[in-house]
Parts: sequence; C-alpha cells; structure tokens
Amino acid sequence: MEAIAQKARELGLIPLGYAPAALAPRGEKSFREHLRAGIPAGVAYLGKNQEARNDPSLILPNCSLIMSFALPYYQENLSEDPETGRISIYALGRDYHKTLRKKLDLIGKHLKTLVPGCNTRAITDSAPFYEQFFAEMTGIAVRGKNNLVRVNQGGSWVFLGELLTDISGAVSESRPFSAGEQHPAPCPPGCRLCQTRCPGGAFTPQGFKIERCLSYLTIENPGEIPPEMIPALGNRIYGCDECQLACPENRKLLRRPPAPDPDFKCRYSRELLSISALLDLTEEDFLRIFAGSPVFRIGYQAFMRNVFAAAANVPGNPEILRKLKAPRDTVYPLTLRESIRAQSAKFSKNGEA
Ligand code: B12
Ligand code: SF4
Ligand code: SF4
Repeated sequence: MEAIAQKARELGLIPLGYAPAALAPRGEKSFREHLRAGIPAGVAYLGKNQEARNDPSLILPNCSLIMSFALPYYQENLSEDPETGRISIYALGRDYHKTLRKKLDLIGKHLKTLVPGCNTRAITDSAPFYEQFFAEMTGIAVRGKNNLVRVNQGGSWVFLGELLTDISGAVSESRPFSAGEQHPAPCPPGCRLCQTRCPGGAFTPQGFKIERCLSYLTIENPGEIPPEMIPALGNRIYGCDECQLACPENRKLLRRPPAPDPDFKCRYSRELLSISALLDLTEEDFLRIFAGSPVFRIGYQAFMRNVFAAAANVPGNPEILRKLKAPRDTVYPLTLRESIRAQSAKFSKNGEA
C-alpha cells in the first residue's frame, strides 16, 4: 500500500486510505431517508442505480477494495465586485474530472505492475457512488455540517476520487494509507457558521434542500432560476463557495495550503468576467473560452441564464439595462425578464431613467 500512496503523492494527490467494498451498504438507510424529501430534476440521477451505490461489484465485477484519494484545488478568488461575475474556485481551471481521472488511471496502471492480473476502475464524481462515505471510512477525513469532507492537508478544498480494485485477499478493515495520519477536528458543537451564512438558505430544519443551493441552481438546474432566489446569487455565475469560505476549521487547515495542480490555475481575467462584457458573449465565444473547463458542461444557454441573474444584482447600470433589453433568443425568458425588471427598478430609483 505504501507504494500506491507514494505514487499518489508523486501525482499531487493526497492518499487517504482504503476500505473493503463490502462496507458500502452502510450508507443506504440514511441515503434513502434523505432522498424521501424529493429529488430536483437536475439531480434526478441520484435516485437511480441504488443497487450499484450499495454494491460496488456492479461497477467493477468482484470489487473487493476501494482506495480513496483527494486532490487539492484551493486558490484565491476574491471577486467581491458586484459588476464582476464570480466562478466557484473549483471551476477556475481545467475540468477536474479529466485531471483526477487521469491520475487515478496512472495509479491503477501502477497497481497492475505490483499485482499482475488485477482489474481497476477509476471514479470521480460519477454517481452512483458514496465518495464522501468512503473518504470518511479511512479515518482521516471528516464530513462537516456544510456537507463537505475535509482533510488535514487542504481542508474541504479537495476533490475526491477513488480506485476500485478486485485484488483478492483484500483487507477486512478500513485504514489510512499512513498509520500516523491524524483525524481532522470535527465541527465544534456550537458552530453552524456554514449553515447560517449559506446565501440560498439551503440548510433548513428539515435538512439540506438541494434546490435552494446556489451550486445546484447555477450548475445542475435545467430550468429557470426562481425569481425569489435571484438576489441570493449576488455576482455568482457558476457554483458557490460560501459554506467553505465561512468555515473556521477550513481556514485553520489552510494555513499552509498545498499548491493546487497547475491544471487548476485560473484561466479568466477580471475584464473577461465583467458582467456587462459577458452579456455580449456569443455562443462561439463561450465554446472557445470555456472549452475543457467545468463551465463548458452547462452549455451556453444555462451560462447566459446565470449571467442574466447576476446582472439583476448589479447596482443600477444603464449599460447593463440596455444590453438586457437587446433582442435575444433565450430558453430562459423568465430569468431574463426578472433581470430587466430588477435593473429597471434600480435605475429609476437612482432618478436616472
Ligand atoms: C449531487 C451532488 C451535488 C448536488 C447535491 C449536494 C448534496 N449535498 O446532496 C449539488 C449540485 C447541490 C452539489 C453541490 C456541491 N458539490 Co457536489 N456532489 C454531488 C455528488 C455527485 C453526489 C452527492 C450525493 O450523493 N448527494 C445526495 C445526498 C442525498 O447525499 P448527501 O447528503 O451528500 O449524503 C448522504 C449519503 O451520501 C450518505 N453519506 C454520506 N457520507 C456518509 C458517511 C457515513 C458514515 C454514512 C453512514 C453515510 C454517508 O448519507 C448522507 C445522508 O443521506 C457528489 C459526488 C458523489 N458521487 O458522491 C459531489 C460532491 C459531493 N460535490 C462536491 C463539491 C465540491 C460540491 C460543491 C462544493 C461545488 C461548488 N463549489 O459549487 C457544492 C457544495 C454544496 C454543499 N454544501 O452540499 C465534492 C465534495 C468534495 C468534498 N471535499 O467533500 C463531491 C464529492 C465531488 C467530488 N468527487 O469531489 N453537489
Ligand atoms: S454551495 Fe452555497 S448555496 Fe450551496 S450550500 Fe454551500 S453556501 Fe449554500
Ligand atoms: S462552519 Fe462550523 S459547522 Fe460548518 S463545517 Fe465548518 S466547523 Fe463545521
């Protein structure tokens, strides 16, 4: 196992640990209960393939062992200016699925040289799989009240990835790769900062409401942004970082942040992300600028929907109002109309209309 951990470190990954695949069903009950509240359209896939979620052998035949890894991605992203669109930190560079998948495949290749004949399957973010559950099972990751798993090197600013294997005679208990590795501090009992600072109010007494999470609304959501949620977006045009930024435990763990992979280096200038400039973005521009990034996945129309919504939150601005009113074809007319309404109201309030 040390050889695998060493290979992971060489690739810039944090080797977390490994667990028997047979542990998977333990998450089943809580998952079912959680989903009973209803699944919004954009993440309907969560309700499917529950059998595979509880039995990794349906993903890799005879799967016996899950190895968990984390990939740090933190970098500064302090776009507080309401006229500049903010993209979530995880999405500032290359699409992490590609970067992490490639690294996991290299570890799989290495494993095959050590254990000839074994099979592997790399997973990152590919439902149905309990990624956070298996990270926690290693004993060196803890899931906070913000839903996210944090580790000592990098806090919660890490992507999770796993390598499934079918090596026989595998372990019967879960373990960290490094025996001396400490468990990060759990949430202090009185702390709920991530939840109270959540701009969407996604943490409710009834549990986490996916459809109120700005990450859902700007990324997975196939429909309009509900008008009552538009003010909560502020200048966010893709994803949201607030429940991680608000977390004091996260800040402590970031005192010596690991350098993010060069793939994740921010690709966008402040000028490019000006909301006024983004309102002029053509589909060709979008495809060129965001090729290979996570933003690309949502497509031009959904991206423009997010830009319209953020444009509603810019202080009264005649240029933005003019651009919003310019004739355009959109599959999100409600969000556009709401943005025009909000800008018109601010503009006339300033007495400049
Ligand atoms: C769907 C999804 C979303 C949805 C819903 C999120 C949610 N909390 O349910 C949306 C679009 C909102 C979302 C947003 C984000 N996501 Co997301 N998301 C996923 C995905 C694909 C599935 C998560 C899932 O199953 N949700 C369904 C609900 C029912 O599950 P849950 O509440 O999270 O946990 C239940 C079970 O998983 C289980 N369980 C979980 N852990 C444990 C532990 C034990 C011991 C047990 C018994 C059970 C158990 O029980 C829980 C309660 O029923 C995972 C990847 C994956 N395949 O796991 C990434 C993932 C969780 N997301 C990730 C990220 C980075 C984000 C964002 C930060 C992105 C951003 N900056 O905008 C936000 C954060 C929002 C938040 N605070 O939750 C990372 C988290 C990394 C980390 N350090 O933990 C993941 C792991 C992707 C990855 N490979 O890195 N996400
Ligand atoms: S990502 Fe943003 S909206 Fe979603 S739970 Fe975290 S703070 Fe709330
Ligand atoms: S803000 Fe507080 S409650 Fe939320 S994850 Fe961080 S330590 Fe836990």
